Amino acid sequence: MKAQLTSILRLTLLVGSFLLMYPLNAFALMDAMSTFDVKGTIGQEQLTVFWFTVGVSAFLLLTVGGVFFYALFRFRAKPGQDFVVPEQTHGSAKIEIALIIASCLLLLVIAVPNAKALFVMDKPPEGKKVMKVVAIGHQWWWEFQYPDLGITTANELHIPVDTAIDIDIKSVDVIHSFWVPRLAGKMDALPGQINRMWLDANEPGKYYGQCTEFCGDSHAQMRFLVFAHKQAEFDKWSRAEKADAIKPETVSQVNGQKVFMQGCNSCHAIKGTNAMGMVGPNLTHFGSRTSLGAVMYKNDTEHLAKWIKYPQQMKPGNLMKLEQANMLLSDKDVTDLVSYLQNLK
Ligand code: HEC
Ligand SMILES: [Cu+2]
Repeated sequence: MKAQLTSILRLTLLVGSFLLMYPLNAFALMDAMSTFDVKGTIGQEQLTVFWFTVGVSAFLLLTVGGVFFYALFRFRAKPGQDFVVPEQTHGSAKIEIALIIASCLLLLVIAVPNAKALFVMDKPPEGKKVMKVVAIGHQWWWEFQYPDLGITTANELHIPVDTAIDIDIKSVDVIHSFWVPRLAGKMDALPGQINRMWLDANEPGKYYGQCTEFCGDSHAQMRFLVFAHKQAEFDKWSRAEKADAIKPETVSQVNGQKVFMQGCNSCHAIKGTNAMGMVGPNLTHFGSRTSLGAVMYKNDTEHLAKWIKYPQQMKPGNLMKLEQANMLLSDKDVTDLVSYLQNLK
């Protein structure tokens, strides 16, 4: 009796959790990284292909299932009826050929929107404005270059809306993958090869991106943000971003810059100074970034100070290894560095 109860309980739990999965998934659909809530031409195209394929599959499931259940009920033994063995046959060339043709037709039907999507993904439509960006995967952050604008930044990609962003995707170390779920599909970043894709955003907003190819310790913390702006706002951003870094203003900032040039500069570049390191993110306008450590933390005083003092605790395994630059920072140095970097708007 008790054993029966436990197995009924188990079954209820199992069925219940399956039923719960549906509403939980529906919530997940509203998530910031949902491919069901798309705001880009390619994302939309891919979602259309998805729903279309789901529709064809559902049609198949209902037809085959329908015939099956119809036969099950229609030809069952009625109460009181004697058990008779039905006439036994084997195979039917006609039915089999018909089924093969029907399957081929269904596959053809699915192939049409797929082929169309391939053309959409291949290149932006004629007449659409195009902007070139180079996205470079580094263990565990993203570098973004705008070759026509002379801008290099990291982890936060700014784009104008309704413009095709023509992206060259590269890697300096291992294989990464570039993905902004609400705008477009994925593209691998391979060392020694340039992969191309384009995407656009139809609405201003903040879109989350993520590396989706396992690339080591901090792979899960290799996020990025895409900010889509109206053209005028984008122009304002790009003008500011193109300029050299702001000169330090206060005593603390002046000391911060001095400390920076004693080691941080071997890995980081700041335009308009002697810092030209290529190992870490370009920090020319770091003060205007909203995030820190590839979108792991908010870019505020508390997190920035902790990041500079204990980069390895903040993001285990990351390649900001202060020992390599022989840097021993006092608390005052950290405060001054924070003040210097925050001023780099
Ligand atoms: C050995 C090379 C190296 C040195 C030295 C170094 N960094 Fe870094 N730094 C990196 C790397 C690599 C990252 C990216 C880490 C990640 O997100 O995985 C980084 C990230 C950062 C970030 C976050 C940038 C962003 O956009 O997320 C800041 C700020 C920063 N470093 C400041 C400093 C300061 C200040 C110093 C000097 C005290 C310094 N770094 C020294 C390599 C270095
Ligand atoms: Cu990765």
